[in-house]
Amino acid sequence: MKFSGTSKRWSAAALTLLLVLTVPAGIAAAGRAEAPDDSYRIAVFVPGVTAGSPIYEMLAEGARRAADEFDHARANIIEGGTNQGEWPGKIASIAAQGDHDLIVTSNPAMPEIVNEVSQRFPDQKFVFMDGYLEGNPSIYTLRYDQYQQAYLAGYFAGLVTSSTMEFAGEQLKIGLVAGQEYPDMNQSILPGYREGAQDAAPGTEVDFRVVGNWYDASRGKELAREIISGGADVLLPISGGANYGVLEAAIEGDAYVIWYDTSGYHEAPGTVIGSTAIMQDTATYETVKAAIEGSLPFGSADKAGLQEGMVTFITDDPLFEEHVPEDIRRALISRMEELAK
Ligand code: RBF
Repeated sequence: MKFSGTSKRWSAAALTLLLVLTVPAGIAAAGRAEAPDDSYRIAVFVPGVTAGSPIYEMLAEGARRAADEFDHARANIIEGGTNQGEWPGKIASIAAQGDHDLIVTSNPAMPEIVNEVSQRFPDQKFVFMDGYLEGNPSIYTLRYDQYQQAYLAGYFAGLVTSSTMEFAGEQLKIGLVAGQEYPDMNQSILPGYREGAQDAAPGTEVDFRVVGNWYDASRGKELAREIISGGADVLLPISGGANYGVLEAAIEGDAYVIWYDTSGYHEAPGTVIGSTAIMQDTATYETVKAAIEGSLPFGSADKAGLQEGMVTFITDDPLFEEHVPEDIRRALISRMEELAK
């Protein structure tokens, strides 16, 4: 088609108007990202809600801290919400907008969810904490040794259930309340917890229950009550915000709780008597910092545990010393030292 000078001008104006009015925000924004700009923008996609989930609180904190160290870096925290079916679309729209140099997220399901999105946006870089995927040149992953972490919790639970501590009952029975079932839970966390308990107190049984989401505290409480009335005396909640329901049931039912991922001693002194921890804040900080500096090995997948100082059981809290008998503390510490070798 041939345009006269006038119609050409018109068509250019009309086209601009049409673009402004009809082109999805994503495509328009992709153009913006190509403009010269030396800033480094990070989207932290929290797959769920941050509050009540220490693993996500640490993710956001670590990424923010890394961005704060560079004048040209910014971290933007975006909550994905509790509807997991919406996560791929939400991630895809962040990638489509092209506004972020890096998308950082965390949980073992995310690499698979995002791998397909990544094929559509090959220039978009991703970091997955607490996840594993090797060989995609746009993706770096770091997972924690969840077996070790759960083993430590189980070993401690075994020592307590077989002890003469005030709330330790007759049976060798402990509980685990999970938010949902997923491969890391079924293949690493539950077996680690069970095997740790077996090593400390052979014959210990694990009552395993699933909330079905990561926020329903009243369901968490209901399940914990059932576990306690079945004879368990130590509970390990790994269920995000639902952990607080488990804690309430334990306080009311005279049972003990082990906190996971971060220190929980202050949540309920005397009820929370143990805490495992992962250094997700430090790990996220270091990973994001390396990404900003351009030294992160995208395409590779790392794993970190006790030996790397990324997984531990917190034994230096005064509340741990106050509420746990010395022989149990010593037995746990010496097992942890053996595993860290
Ligand atoms: N852990 C949480 O603490 N809060 C969550 O909202 C949460 N959501 C998850 C969603 C999916 C799909 C999966 C697979 C795991 C989730 N986790 C969550 C578990 C988390 O990744 C980790 O395994 C545990 O926090 C133990 O370290």
